[in-house]
Amino acid sequence: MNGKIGFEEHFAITETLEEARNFAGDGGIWKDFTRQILDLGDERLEHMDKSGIEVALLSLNAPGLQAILNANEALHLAQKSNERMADAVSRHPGRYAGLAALPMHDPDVAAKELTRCVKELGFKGCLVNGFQQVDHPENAKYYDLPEYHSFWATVAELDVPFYLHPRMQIPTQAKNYEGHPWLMSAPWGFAVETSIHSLRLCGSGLFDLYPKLKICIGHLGENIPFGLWRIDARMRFSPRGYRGKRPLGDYFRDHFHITTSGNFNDPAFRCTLDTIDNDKIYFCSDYPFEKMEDASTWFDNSSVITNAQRLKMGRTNAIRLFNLELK
Ligand code: GRE
Ligand code: ZN
Repeated sequence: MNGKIGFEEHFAITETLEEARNFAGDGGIWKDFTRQILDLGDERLEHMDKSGIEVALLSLNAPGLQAILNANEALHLAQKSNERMADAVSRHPGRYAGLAALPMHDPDVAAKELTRCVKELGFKGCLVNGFQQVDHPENAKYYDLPEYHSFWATVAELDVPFYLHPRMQIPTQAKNYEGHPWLMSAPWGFAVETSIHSLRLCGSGLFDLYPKLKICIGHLGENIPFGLWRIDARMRFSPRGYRGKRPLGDYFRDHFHITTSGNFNDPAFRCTLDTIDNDKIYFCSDYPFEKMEDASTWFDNSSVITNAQRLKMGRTNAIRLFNLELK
């Protein structure tokens, strides 16, 4: 299918590149990976052309700014990467758009940078890589905390989506992964980390306060669609500390938008499609951690997806979500 739109499409600046090394894959691919993730020009556009992706909404790689302990340094790098994205968008209008990288140490600084990116640079939303480490490696801030309400108020007012992207657990706080480093990242731990953060948002009452919020998550929902029925079923018996007014599944189905990034698989897709309205499911690739061609070959050919759904999930849902000026 031509004309697809993808919005978990990563790039790096040299300062955030090294963090990707452990995830990029072993063997001789680091050199190619480095070239691909830093590039916002011909090579990326060629892959987009080959796989029928018309527009990529760019975002900074994980963990990016969320692993930078110092608030000023993170703000400086946010500005640098957001300017880099804005420059790529202006050089290739109609092919790229921007999702802001945000330093989340201080909710008001984050809100201000998001506002600048949306109002001055024309960005369409933001992508944040999980919890923010602040000042000390052990200090993780999750965005359901009350101190982030002012940030969410700004996101709601700007009416742009917030993409909650995976990152890894803090190793010293992840004893249960000890001796199994493979388990901590993309194969499993990313989804554990991101699903817990997502469920915290649902269970905190955040969506009662800000009913317009739209949260995107990738990888076909970070395993939540598979577990959603059981969450509500069990919460009838032990809703301790749950602060939502409605069942958790209601918030998830109303506020979460799910992408196919890095999970090109019919059975998992079927489960997501059975759980979430097809207006809220979207094609994404997760380049360069995945190949755009693999994402597209699956999406374009899967017999689980009807052609009408393909057009929605590949294109028109994203046009609506990000208010893109495309037909
Ligand atoms: C991602 O961006 O989703 C990602 C990483 C690292 C490894 C795998 C992966 O940041 O999908
Ligand atoms: Zn990703």
